[in-house]
Amino acid sequence: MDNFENMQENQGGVIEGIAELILNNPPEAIAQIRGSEQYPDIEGTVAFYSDSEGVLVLTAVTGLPLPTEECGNTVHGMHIHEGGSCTGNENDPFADAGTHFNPGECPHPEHAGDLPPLFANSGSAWNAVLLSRFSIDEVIGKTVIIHEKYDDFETQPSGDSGAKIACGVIVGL
Ligand SMILES: [Cu+2]
Ligand SMILES: [Zn+2]
Repeated sequence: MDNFENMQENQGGVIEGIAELILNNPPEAIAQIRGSEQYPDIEGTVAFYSDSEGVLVLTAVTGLPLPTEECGNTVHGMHIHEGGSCTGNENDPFADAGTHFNPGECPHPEHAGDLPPLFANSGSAWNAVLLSRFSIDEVIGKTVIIHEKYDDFETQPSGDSGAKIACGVIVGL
């Protein structure tokens, strides 16, 4: 019981530390997310903070597509892609974002750029994750991509998460 109480106190300290990091420090890089022509309502921000254990990635996005049927998809794969531009072509509006950032040549979902998916609530989503897979300097100039579908964390090379529906270039601050 004592151990459990100690654990609870320590975990409380970790959460307070994260809250302090976000409140007292500006992010070191951000990506302004914009939807493709087909998804003009999507907008949001991905902010990157340095923590002693890695990079804290905070994401807030609105305007995600609503499910078209009961139990329809509200989960959207999200990754850092290796390309540096949110441009593309008729078939893929963000083709120039390229594929998942993967300097270690690992399989998906062990790419450095793999991120947790967004779970949308009436089109709005928020999440935070701590990752030691990359430094902020490494991902500046690369892109964050949000996908139409969920990421299955298995299919190669990129989790079968469907079309790229929103994109933002990561800019250092
Ligand atoms: Cu992706
Ligand atoms: Zn991947």
